This record gives sequence, structure tokens and C-alpha cells, in this order.
Amino acid sequence: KKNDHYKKTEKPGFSYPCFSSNAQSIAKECLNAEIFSRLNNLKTQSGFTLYDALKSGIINPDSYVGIYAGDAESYKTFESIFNPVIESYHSINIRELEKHVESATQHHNNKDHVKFFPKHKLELPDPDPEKKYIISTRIRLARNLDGFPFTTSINLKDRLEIEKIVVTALKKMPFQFQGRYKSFYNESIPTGFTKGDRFQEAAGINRDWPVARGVFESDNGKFAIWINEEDHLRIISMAKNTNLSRVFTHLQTALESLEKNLVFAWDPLLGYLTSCPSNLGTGMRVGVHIKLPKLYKKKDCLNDAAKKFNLQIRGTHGEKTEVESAIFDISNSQRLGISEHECCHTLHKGICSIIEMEENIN
Ligand code: ADP
Ligand code: DAR
Ligand code: MG
Repeated sequence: KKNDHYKKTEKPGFSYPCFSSNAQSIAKECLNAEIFSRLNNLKTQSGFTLYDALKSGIINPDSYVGIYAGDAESYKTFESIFNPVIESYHSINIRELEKHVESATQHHNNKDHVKFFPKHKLELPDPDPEKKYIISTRIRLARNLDGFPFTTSINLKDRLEIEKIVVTALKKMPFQFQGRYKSFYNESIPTGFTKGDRFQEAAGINRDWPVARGVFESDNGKFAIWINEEDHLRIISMAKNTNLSRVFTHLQTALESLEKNLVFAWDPLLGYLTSCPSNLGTGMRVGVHIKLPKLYKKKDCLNDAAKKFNLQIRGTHGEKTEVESAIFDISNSQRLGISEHECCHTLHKGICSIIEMEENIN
């Protein structure tokens, strides 16, 4: 699908080293002169360049990852920088991932063996049976439609096409998901979906805002789909309680319908393809809003626990925001080289331990 993409940023005098000395992103750690010279003259079919990929991390030296993809092809064209970034962020080894996929493909004798959301039930005990700490539980998936550039590179025509395709698919969802689609273009919508932050701005994700952006919310408030936020779709299942298994089951039912009507960008090795490499694989972030007044005063203990259990701690209003009233957003870090069930088990195990710590701190 040849698309006349928005004009790519040609950066005259773009040379290595390209990150400022105070930058500490994973992309900066992984880039070197040899990789830079190998990639700097390449473009994907949609015209996405190495500068396009790195510009957000260059403009924002406090970036944590520091690189975005413009389309599915970016992960092949710029493999020399994406692979080490992927290995570092997801704490995996690409070679082991390849061996795992090869053996699984032989076993299932087809390469699409894990292309769809798992059907088997998640069964986990309530991590906070007395409802003392967890305020809400949320699982979100990042997905992009196959054949279109990502939000970093997409032009307005294609962005409108994405909105149309997804809204059509929403109409075919089962009764329990009935709800309303609200386009940002027509009305402001009080949800977590706001115009992208400075990192997403520098990556080109906010172009044409708010056109072709919108939120579908189910009438029961437990399910939402954000269209053209950081990815073409953010599929969200949420509950103001601690029942992770039910939030997961809700998502399974939604995906059964969506996967019949939409084709997602997917790769046998990297799984679902996303604009930020931190969301590859399952694209799944399993998180809770949890009130931890004691651990709030012992940040080191909490950070040590997060490291030990491979969790990520965010502020009350999401990444790069402050913690208010000791309410943390805690979720799994790894999304690739791990199954959807394992994402949930990772969060569950970590949260049970963190709750125990909160209980036992004097
Ligand atoms: P994501 O990785 O899903 O994009 P962000 O950190 O960007 O997450 O946050 C997106 C929005 O989702 C923010 O408004 C954030 O407050 C909200 N959010 C995240 N986790 C939860 C949760 N467990 N309960 C309620 N809202 C949440
Ligand atoms: N601004 C990016 C964010 C990295 C992960 N979060 C995403 N993709 N929303 C950074 O490099 O910090
Ligand atoms: Mg986000």
C-alpha cells in the first residue's frame, strides 16, 4: 500500500554523536558510529529515516527509550539499532527469541501460531481481598492496523481511514460492549486520552491533532478503545476493583470480535508491532492504581521491589506524572518474549509482595 506520507524531516548535518552528553536513553546507549553510518542513508518505503526514529530522543534528552518506529518496516530497515534497544528494554535476547519462535513454529507447523489473543482462562486470586490498597485494575493492548504507517509517520488521509475502519469494526462488537464513539474533533472528552506529551510531540504523533482522534467507551464504563493516540488502537479493559481475572476475560471477549474484523500489524518474532519498541510483543500493560501511604515515604524500598519483580512505577496520571495522595500506577515492564498470561502473573506476583511490604512496614 503506497502512501504519499507527510514529508520526512531531512536533517542537514545530522551526524554522530547525535544525542546530547546528558541524554541517558536506551537508544543512546545502543547507538554507535558504526551503526549510525550503516543506517543513516536508509529509508523505509514510507520515507521514514533514522533521524525520524531518533528525533524525539534527541530533542528530549530525558527520554527513557528515545526511539520510535515509523512503520512495520522500520524494525527491519533499522534493525541494527532497534534490536539492541528491544533486548535492553524487554531484558531478552533476540537470538533466544528466534530459537523459541522457530521451535514453536515447527511444533504448530505454522508461523501464525501465536498471532491471536489467548483463549484460555486466567485464574488468579484477588491480590487485595480486603480492598485496602488497589483502587482500580486496567489492562491495555497497543495495536496498529496492518498496511498503514504508525502515528509517528501517518498522513491525515490514512489517519482518517484508520478511524473509519476501527469505528466500523466497533459496530460489530457483542452487546455487552455497546457504547458510544466520541470524536475529539467534535467534542472534548474527559478521559485519560489527552494530546500527546512532549516526547510524542517530537516524534510527530500529535500532527493534525485533534482530527481523526476519538474514544469509544462502553456504556458500563469497563471497556474503551482510543483511536490514533500513540498507536492506531489502545484497547482498554478496566474495573474499579481488584478482579484481574475478570478484566482479562473481558478483554478476551473483545479481542475475539475485533480480531475477526481487523488485521493487526504483526511479526512472528516481534509480535504486535507498535510505534514505541517498549510496547512490542503482546502490547500489553497490566496495571493497578494502588494507594501505598507507607511505601510512599520509602521510595527506595518500592523501587527495589519494582526492579526485583520487573515492574514499572508511574505517577497517578500515567507515565512521567507525579504521584498524588500516594496513589501509584504499577504495571509489568516486559511485553515481548512473555505471554499475555505471564504479563498478568508478573504484575500479580509483584503486587502481592508490595502489598505485603506495605502491611509490614512499621
Ligand atoms: P499507557 O501505557 O496505557 O499509555 P499511560 O501511562 O500513558 O499508560 O496512561 C494513560 C492513561 O491511563 C492515564 O490517564 C493514566 O492515569 C490511566 N491509567 C493507567 N493505569 C490506570 C489504572 N490502573 N486505573 C485507572 N487509570 C489508569
Ligand atoms: N517518551 C518515550 C516513552 C517510552 C515508553 N512510553 C511510551 N511509549 N509511551 C521515552 O523514550 O521516554
Ligand atoms: Mg501512554
